[in-house]
Amino acid sequence: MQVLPKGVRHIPGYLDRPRQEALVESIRDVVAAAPLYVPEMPKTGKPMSVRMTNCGSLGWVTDRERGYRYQTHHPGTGKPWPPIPDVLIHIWRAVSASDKQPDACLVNFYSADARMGLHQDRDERDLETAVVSISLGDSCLFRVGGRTRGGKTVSFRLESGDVVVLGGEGRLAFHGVDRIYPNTSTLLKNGGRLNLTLRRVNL
Ligand SMILES: O=C(O)CCC(=O)C(=O)O
Ligand SMILES: [Mn+2]
Repeated sequence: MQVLPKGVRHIPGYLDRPRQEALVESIRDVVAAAPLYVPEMPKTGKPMSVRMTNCGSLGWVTDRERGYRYQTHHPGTGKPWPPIPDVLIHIWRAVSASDKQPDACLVNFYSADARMGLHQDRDERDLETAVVSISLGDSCLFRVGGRTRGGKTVSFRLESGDVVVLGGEGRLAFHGVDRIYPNTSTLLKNGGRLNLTLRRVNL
C-alpha cells in the first residue's frame, strides 16, 4: 500500500454500481442543458484533450483570450449553468468535512486518448475548503504530489465509483491524469471516463 501525500484521501469504491448509474443519469441532464465543449489553453489557444462542462452557480472555463477563470454562464450557450444535482451535494456533505456548500462542479469527459497535465487547483478564492473528485467509467492513472512542482509524486489507478479528496495540506497538491485505460468499465455506453470535481470558489 502506497503512502499518499498528507491531506490526499483516496476512497476506493465509494459509490456502488446503482449509485454510479444514478449519478450518470443526473450528469446526462446536466450535459443536455450545458453541452460538453473543448476548452482552450490560455494564450496559445491549444485545445485541451478533455471535454468539459459545469453545474453549480459558477463554472471553471478557459480560453485563449481570458485564460483560467470561473464564470456564471456556459461559454457556448450563454445560459447559466444547471444546478448541482442533489446526489453530488450528498457526497460532498459526507466526505468534504466542510460546512460550506460547493458552488462549482466541473464535469470532465476523457476519451481514450485524453489526459490532464500536472497542476494545482488554485483558481478559487477559497483555497482551504477541500476539493472532492468523483470518477465514473473507464479507469485512469492518477498522479499526485506535494505543493511544489517537480517534487516526488505517487501514481495509482482511479476506478469507477472512487472518490478523491484534496483537503487540508493536500488542498494545493499537484495532481493530474496520465492516461485512461480504455474498455475497463461498462458504466458509460460509449466508453470513456467522467470526472466530477466539486469545489468551493467563493469565500
Ligand atoms: O480527472 C481527474 O481525476 C482530475 C481532474 C482535475 O484535476 C481537474 O479538473 O482540476
Ligand atoms: Mn485539478
